[in-house]
Formats: sequence, structure tokens, C-alpha cells
Amino acid sequence: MVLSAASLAVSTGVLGMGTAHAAYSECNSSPQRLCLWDGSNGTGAKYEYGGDWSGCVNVVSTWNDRISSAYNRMSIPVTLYQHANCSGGISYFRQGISGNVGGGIGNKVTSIWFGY
Ligand SMILES: [Ca+2]
Repeated sequence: MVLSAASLAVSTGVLGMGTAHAAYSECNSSPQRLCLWDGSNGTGAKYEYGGDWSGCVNVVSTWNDRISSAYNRMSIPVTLYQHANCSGGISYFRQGISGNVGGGIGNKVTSIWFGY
């Protein structure tokens, strides 16, 4: 599928993080959350999506071009997009995956696709 390259990049980032993992533990799975940070490796300010989301959502203006890392604790995959309305470059986060935003769109994320 077209997203395989992006998911490989995310997995490599997770493997390279070593023990600097503390902030990711601040992201709850019950109820399920998508957690986003403006620093790398789950550091800095955090923004969360909870509840039922599907399809494309543009991030709030205060978080536009600001997301550096993420932890997807939802039961669905999410895809971060470079531009509005889910266009441009992507970074894919399967369920249970944390890591820095890949795909060359760190600090460039403007919209998010929730689901498959
Ligand atoms: Ca952007």
C-alpha cells in the first residue's frame, strides 16, 4: 500500500529513541487518545484528540505547523498531513505507535486523517 514507506520511517524512529520515553507515558489509552507534542520524542506542550473521530480534520490554528511527535493510542490508525484538508506529505501512525513525525513534515502538520 502507499503508506508503507512512511510507516517504516516511523518504526525506525521509535527504535532509535532509547530510554527517553517518559513523556509518552502521559498519553492515556482509556479513553483512547491521539497525543501530539510540539517537541521531539513526546516533549514540550501536548495537544490531545479524544473520543470518536473519523476522516479529515484540520488542526486548530494554534497547533498549525507545530507538531513534532505523536503517540497514537486510538484503535484506528491516523495519518498526519502537511497541508490542509489532508493533502501534501504524510506521516503515518498505526495504533499503539509513538515517535517523531516523519516524512519530512515535522513542524509542518496542518491536518489529520483518522481511520483507514
Ligand atoms: Ca502545514
